[in-house]
Amino acid sequence: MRTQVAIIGAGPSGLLLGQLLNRAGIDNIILERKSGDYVLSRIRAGVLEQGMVGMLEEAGVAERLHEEGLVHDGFALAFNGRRHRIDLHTLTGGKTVTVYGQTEVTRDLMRAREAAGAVTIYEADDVRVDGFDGDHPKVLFVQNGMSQSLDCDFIAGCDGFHGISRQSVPEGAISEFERVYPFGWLGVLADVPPAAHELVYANDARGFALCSMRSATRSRYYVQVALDERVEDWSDDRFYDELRARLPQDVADAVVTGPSIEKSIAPLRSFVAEPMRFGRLFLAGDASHIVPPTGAKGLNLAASDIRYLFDGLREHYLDKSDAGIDAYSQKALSRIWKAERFSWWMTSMLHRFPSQSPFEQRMQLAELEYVASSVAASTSVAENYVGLPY
Ligand code: RFL
Ligand code: PHB
Repeated sequence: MRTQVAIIGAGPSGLLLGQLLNRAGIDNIILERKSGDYVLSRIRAGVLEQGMVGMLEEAGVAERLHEEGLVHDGFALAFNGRRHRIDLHTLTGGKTVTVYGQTEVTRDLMRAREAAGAVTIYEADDVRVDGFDGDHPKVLFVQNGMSQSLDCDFIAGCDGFHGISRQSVPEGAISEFERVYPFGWLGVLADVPPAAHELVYANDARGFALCSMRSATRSRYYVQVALDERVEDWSDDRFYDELRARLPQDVADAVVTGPSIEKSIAPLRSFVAEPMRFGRLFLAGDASHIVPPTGAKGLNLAASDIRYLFDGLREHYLDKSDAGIDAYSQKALSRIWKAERFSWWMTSMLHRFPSQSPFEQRMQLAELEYVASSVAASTSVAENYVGLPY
């Protein structure tokens, strides 16, 4: 088998890269460890930056997003029993975010890929990358019990945090930076109308809480929990009681309860691996970095990596210039570190840390008061939340 770009992973990064390459006439094959249904069953992010929406338009997969996505002009920070609105639209000169689930983005990309007749090999086992430090890279894998080899010009490692691409890089060639937070998020998805029209991020003495949504009839709620908590110990009633206890009274009163259709705990981590290019292997998305979800940046960073990587590959094939792929790692990392900073800062400002002293709690509240009362500080939050320019 041969292709121009071998893509490992059919998450949002791999599928978006594949779709953009297809439209530019660049041949690619995606190898995915899981089944398509499994990939679609993972409930993850929900907030898209305007830049990501633009890329989905460019990829020709934004029709349903524009019909069903909810455009949000602002969100709220809640503390001391009050809500303070960050007016994204006014503070950023007209920018917004769109609430549309990662699952739906993935579904739209999978459908477009199928319609284009592009090849995705699902349930590919034992995927390995080889020869990326030379001119003839290849990807080895097992399909239906048979060993296969895929020759290519480039390999895009879009296989997430636990993927094999990053792990295949020789140890001395990569640097890793990490912070693991001493808590996780317990999330619930339920077919009930959201408690508020816009997202509410709450700092409370009992811990952080977030009210989000997927549509006018589907809510997504989170509460901060200790890392040793088990999902089985959280009945829906216990979850809703804890959520309401952490929200300002008017928001708590508006929470409509209903059976959860998904409930899971995700740990929080900040992580960056540098660089993102190793010869003919590129890393993109969660394969090279993780942010805690507090800034809603994980999925959006995957899209910005693909912006730079796709532009570089298109220049290589269509303009016969390697300037773009040579600059990929440095360009992507410059934006990644800023999103890492914002996500770390939002996490630090909004969560209750087990080791937090009364002084540190006062600092959190002072920071929130400052953001709420200063146009300069609110503008900084808003410009990061809608997404820094590519
Ligand atoms: P993905 O989505 O993890 O996709 C990687 C794909 O690669 C496949 N894979 C392999 N395929 C072949 N061979 C191998 N050896 C492979 N190993 C792995 C996997 O099966 C998978 O299909 O990475 P991608 O495309 O870079 O997309 C990144 C986003 O998914 C991610 O940044 C966000 O979802 C992060 N994230 C969240 N971000 C937010 O902005 N808001 C959230 O609320 C939010 N919640 C989450 C999240 C990530 C989570 N993870 C990864 C544990 C909740 C969770 C649980
Ligand atoms: C979500 O809807 O899942 C969501 C929204 C905003 C975040 C994190 C998660 O910051």
